[in-house]
Amino acid sequence: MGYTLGQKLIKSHLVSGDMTVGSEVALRIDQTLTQDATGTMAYLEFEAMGVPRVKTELSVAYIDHNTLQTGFENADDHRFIASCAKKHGLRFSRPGNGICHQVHLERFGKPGKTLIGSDSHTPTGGGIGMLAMGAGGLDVAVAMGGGAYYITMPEIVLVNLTGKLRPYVAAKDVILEVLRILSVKGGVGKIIEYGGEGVKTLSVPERATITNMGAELGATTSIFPSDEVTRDFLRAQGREDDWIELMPDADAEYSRVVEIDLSALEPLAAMPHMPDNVKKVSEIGQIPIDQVCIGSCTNSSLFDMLKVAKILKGKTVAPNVSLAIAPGSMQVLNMLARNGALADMIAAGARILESACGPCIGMGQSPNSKGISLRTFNRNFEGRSGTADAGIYLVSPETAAVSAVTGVLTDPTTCTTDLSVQMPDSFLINDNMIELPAPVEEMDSVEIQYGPNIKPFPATAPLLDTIEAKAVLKVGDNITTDHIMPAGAKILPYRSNIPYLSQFCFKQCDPDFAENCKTAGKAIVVGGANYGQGSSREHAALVPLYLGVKAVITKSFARIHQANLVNAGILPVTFDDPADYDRISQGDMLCLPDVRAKLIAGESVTLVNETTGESYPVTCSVSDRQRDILLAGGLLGYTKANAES
Ligand code: MIC
Ligand code: SF4
Repeated sequence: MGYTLGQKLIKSHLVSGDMTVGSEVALRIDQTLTQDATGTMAYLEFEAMGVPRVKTELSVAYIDHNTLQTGFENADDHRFIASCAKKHGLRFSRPGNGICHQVHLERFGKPGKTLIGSDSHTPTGGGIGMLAMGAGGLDVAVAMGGGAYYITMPEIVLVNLTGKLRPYVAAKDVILEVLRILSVKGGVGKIIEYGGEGVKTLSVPERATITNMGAELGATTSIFPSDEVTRDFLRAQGREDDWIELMPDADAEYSRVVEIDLSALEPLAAMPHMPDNVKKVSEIGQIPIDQVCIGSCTNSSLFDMLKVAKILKGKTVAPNVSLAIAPGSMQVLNMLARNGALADMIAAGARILESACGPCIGMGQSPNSKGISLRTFNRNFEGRSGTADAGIYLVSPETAAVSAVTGVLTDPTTCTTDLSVQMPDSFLINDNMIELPAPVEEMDSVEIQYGPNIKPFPATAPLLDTIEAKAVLKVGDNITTDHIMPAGAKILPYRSNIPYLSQFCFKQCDPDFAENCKTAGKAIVVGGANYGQGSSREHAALVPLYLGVKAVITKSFARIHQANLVNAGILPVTFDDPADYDRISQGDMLCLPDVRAKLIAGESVTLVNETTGESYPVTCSVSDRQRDILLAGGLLGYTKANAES
């Protein structure tokens, strides 16, 4: 039997493990990326590991999330990361240079390579045939130090594309359709591969929109073949030498095939508050809107921006609407400026933002109370925009721009303006905002610049013999890491200050969560299915660790969050019978008797509800390696212990 794209890349990077679906495989990592909101922690962890210089082929530290500098904290973090990059051998992408995923695709990504990033949208690199995955900061730190990255061998799903998109129907509509079909949990444990005749009709930026938002499926990653279209893109980036062809074997087998006829697609929107709450724009109807935001790592390429500029040219943004546009990188912004498209946007009344994540992570541009905002972003979780009662609709740049002008949600296929956009033969290449590391002989003289906002890593402890604690919180299905550890302009500056962050933990679900944990001393959280979906932020594990959470018991976990819990030394446990979830109430006293000994012996584990007297069979959903990490009290201690032995 032949191999699929993902299987080929796993095979060529396999360090250990066998490629049977469900078993753990260790992969050699060629490239890493970090962004600043997760990066401060990742570099503190890297420093703690004591490795002097990164051992990857390429590692890049980006500044793109915390660029709203309302106090000293973010600027201090930027300096800290810059000094780490210089000392430890990484490239440093300065603030203003763009969103990590957009810049990485433009300047560094290579077909056939593995990439992990401390950001869940790292799969953007799958648009040029990389095996690119989101990971917790600690996993990225380990990979920077030359360690392997561990994943559960995924199933492979093929999305077979036929036909060609009609004008005003976009790549965003393709991934929204995949989300509609598969749901936010449909990709868990899977790689989503794109194939079929329709692939060659999609440009690299379009492919990258699709792989980027595969994160919302919960997928391990998403990947496109590397073909002549990929080659043209890399040539235009002055990097044709980085191209290799990557195709699945003709006899590759897939666990499922999803058929999508591109020519039959219509403009879609993900309605509040989940990316899979997808309907046709025409079905939702012309609801009045208050805001439109165009940008984010999903839809901020030159390709997207040129279309938006064409739609806005000669028009004015509707009086009731605020339109914000953040081009994804300095390259995109500069090219828009030179060819006049930026002037068309400005003249229409767009509020041009710097090339950064911005409103996507609640860093400014929060909508008005009960505001309806159309965004070309990838997540519309409740409260993420910074306005608790706002309603966020995720749409294509075409739908967003057309609606910004009409003032109501509008099906863009009603427009007649010619939208055809030619990809340039060569992009404007200027890497002056990417700093190189100090040469090896000078690295010792580089001083790491710690700001006063950087607080120590929370204390970890080896797994307890018995975990006995109150179910301090019980939550439902699809809890996101934004629920667990919210972001936004007011909180993000404290990403390296876990004690301060802790007061916001689970705020949206239970305003008293942090206090209750402190009173209880030890805590257990009970969750539904797909617990911890969304971002890669390890803060959603480190903060609960700080607050004394010892175990999280759920119907199922999202991939990156499960790994982050283990890395933090918190036990992830799943109900054998999901119906037992209903038998536990918030406040019940729970116990996992002799859990340490049982894990070591490989024996089955029981959860005792001391309040009701019932017992439930549960599984500690970890691999043998993860078990050892938990026994050691987390990945940092485990890695150091292994390095010393
Ligand atoms: C996000 O989109 O939620 C983020 C902010 O990019 C996160 C990372 C973070 O929380 O810093 C992600 O997706 O991993
Ligand atoms: Fe930044 Fe938003 Fe992309 Fe996260 S999803 S990396 S916050 S643009």
